[in-house]
Amino acid sequence: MSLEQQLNELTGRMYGKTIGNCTNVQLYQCVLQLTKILLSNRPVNTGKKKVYYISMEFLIGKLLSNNLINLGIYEELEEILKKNHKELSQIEEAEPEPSLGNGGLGRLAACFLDSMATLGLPGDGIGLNYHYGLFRQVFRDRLQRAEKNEWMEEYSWLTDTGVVFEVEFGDKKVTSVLYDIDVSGYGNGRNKLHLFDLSTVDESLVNEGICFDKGAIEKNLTLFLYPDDSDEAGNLLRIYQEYFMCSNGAQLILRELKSKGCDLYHMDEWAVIQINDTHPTLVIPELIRILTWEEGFTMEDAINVVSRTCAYTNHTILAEALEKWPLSYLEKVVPQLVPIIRELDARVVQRYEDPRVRIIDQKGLVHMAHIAIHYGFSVNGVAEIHTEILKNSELNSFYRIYPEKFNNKTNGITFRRWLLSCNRELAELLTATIGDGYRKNALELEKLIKKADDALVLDALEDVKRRNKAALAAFIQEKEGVALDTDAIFDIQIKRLHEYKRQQMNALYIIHKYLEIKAGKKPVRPIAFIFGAKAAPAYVIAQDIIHLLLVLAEIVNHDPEVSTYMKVVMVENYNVSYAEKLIPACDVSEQISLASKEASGTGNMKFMLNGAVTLGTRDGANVEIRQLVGDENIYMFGKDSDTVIVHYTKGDYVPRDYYERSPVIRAAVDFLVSEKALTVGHEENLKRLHRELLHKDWFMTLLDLEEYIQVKDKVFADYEDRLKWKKMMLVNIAKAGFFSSDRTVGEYERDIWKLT
Ligand code: 26Q
Repeated sequence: MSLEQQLNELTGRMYGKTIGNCTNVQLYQCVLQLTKILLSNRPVNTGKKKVYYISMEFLIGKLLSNNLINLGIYEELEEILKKNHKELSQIEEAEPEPSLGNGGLGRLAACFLDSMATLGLPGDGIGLNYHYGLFRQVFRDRLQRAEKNEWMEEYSWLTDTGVVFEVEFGDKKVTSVLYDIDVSGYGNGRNKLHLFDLSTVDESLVNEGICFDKGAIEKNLTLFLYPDDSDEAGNLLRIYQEYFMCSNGAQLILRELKSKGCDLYHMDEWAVIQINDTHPTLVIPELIRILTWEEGFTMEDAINVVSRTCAYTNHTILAEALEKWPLSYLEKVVPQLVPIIRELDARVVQRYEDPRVRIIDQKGLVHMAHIAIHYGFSVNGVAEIHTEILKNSELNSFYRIYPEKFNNKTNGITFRRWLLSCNRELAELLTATIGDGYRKNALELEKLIKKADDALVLDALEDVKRRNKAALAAFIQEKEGVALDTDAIFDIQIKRLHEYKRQQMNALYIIHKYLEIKAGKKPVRPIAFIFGAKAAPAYVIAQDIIHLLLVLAEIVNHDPEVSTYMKVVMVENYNVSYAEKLIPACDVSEQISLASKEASGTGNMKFMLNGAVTLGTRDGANVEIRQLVGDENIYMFGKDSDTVIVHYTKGDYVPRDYYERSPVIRAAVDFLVSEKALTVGHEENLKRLHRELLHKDWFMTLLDLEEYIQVKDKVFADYEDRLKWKKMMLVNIAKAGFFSSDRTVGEYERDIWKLT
């Protein structure tokens, strides 16, 4: 049966209609069903050894477009629908976005699933099926409000497997249910994403926004994804969630291994468990518990085989973000693991004198990272500079003990989503220019370098960018009610809101520009400053920064003297789908974290691949972008990580010194509490932020502000040299191949997993 016949058959069966008579929502549901059937007919990646990527987050985003591309039927389906007067792009809009992650870490897990499937590696994801993903953000009174984010519908990518497991906590026992999502590879291959849930979750517990009645675990365990809130004190529910995932994961893995005939004493020859940050660390003591209690292993044997099976990826150097749980919490939630954790600690104490490598510290806090490092065989950072900092400072006491465990795996992104799907025009232009080999082998993008002086190619690149900007402008007009000039420079900062990422520094630049324009110094070309960011609801300063951005948008966009030269937009509810529209339309990619703080960043890679030029600090993967494109094709500024680390050790950074020394900084900072700002904004938020910047500024905004202003002015001036800029765009695209997650996953396979 042809694809069209199959679809017609489905629309007939599901709605008694022809393709042409269906609504877009109905068509979405039919195409979803069709895609699921086609997917299930694909061979599953198999082999003796399998990797289990265990993660509290899989930020998969919408799946339809990607699955169609991976199945190789996107164009054909688009044609079929066109023939019936339907638009595939509109049908895609009907899909809800599963926001089962906070940001980079969750999105990375999703990119890795795509690459594992594509490379033909047997590799499954293990995670949780949150009923509500990361909160939906709405702005009221120029403040962020969090609302529940529904995504599950009658027709979805989830398949109920019928598999159930028991999970025992200190105070009760629950029964889990397992849903699977098929993960397609590009061209071939298929793996599974296993998401565990409870059948007893009660969605009616939710009251206002994302508040819900605490209490019965069986009713709320998988109700919500926790917002990344590194600063908030430990919460019991989070530990319940972590153990629920780990216990289910351990049971699933052992069941699968046994069914394959694996002798569990050689488990490491059959399985590798990649632990995505410390969140799934309890899988280690849980496996040890099952092996000793139920499989008759000695403690020694259990510890040894589990340690040869588990590998840990670190995603942060923020000390406050490393998970430490009070022993008393663990006593309550997982008392059965406490003796095992004590035993793991005792062995460490016996072997090593250094108190910094203990699992249980003097305060009775259990350091999850320490479990993962001692009792796993690999520890990796996610960008070169990040891994070096782990080795030389943050985890130095561990590096001294286990130098052989430490390795780097610079992050990557899947080009299927972040080029082929989100920027089809650019993908087609690339194919027309260098052939389609880059679709399978990303490094072939380098062929583009030969075209650096080809005016036709350069102009075509510029045209694609202009059309993407026009499309984004239309979307922003509709969603946010702000009119953007397509000729403006699109300067974009999209990422979680955090002080270390320094959205506030970008805001101070905007204030500076605004004051210049008011003083009569007009930019030669309008600039659109675009932001997207969610802030953890309990993170006060982050909320204040959002408020500031919304206040600036109000002031700038409504000042007729200014608004023709600049606009400020803070898009509402930034998510993966929004990113897919913003990134292809970007000219200047803002990657301005305080050096040493951003482990890698992956947005930086997505922008580069789509022809944006980076304005960034020497942090995370920006360093490697610079190595690839060369100093002429990137704008770098700011103090380097060594200098920053010295400031922290000496405690000698005083923001007020910078404020007092520079009239430019002073004017920008004081604008926060100016009459103009206070008329539009709230005194409480703005004064608190002003105080914070002046007296604490933990992430050293003012340290780099002056240089940021200088370099950013140069970026905007250089944009006028169109030839130079177009060449920069081309070089960035050409050199982006290294950041394909196919390369990253290939390195995990080569150095850590060794599946084949
Ligand atoms: C921890 C405890 C309790 C509740 C939530 C959390 C929590 C949740 C999510 C802590 C951290 C996260 C997310 C971290 C994250 O996204 N890190 C980013 O990982 C990317 C992929 O490696 C890197 O590119 C980014 O640099 C890093 O910030």
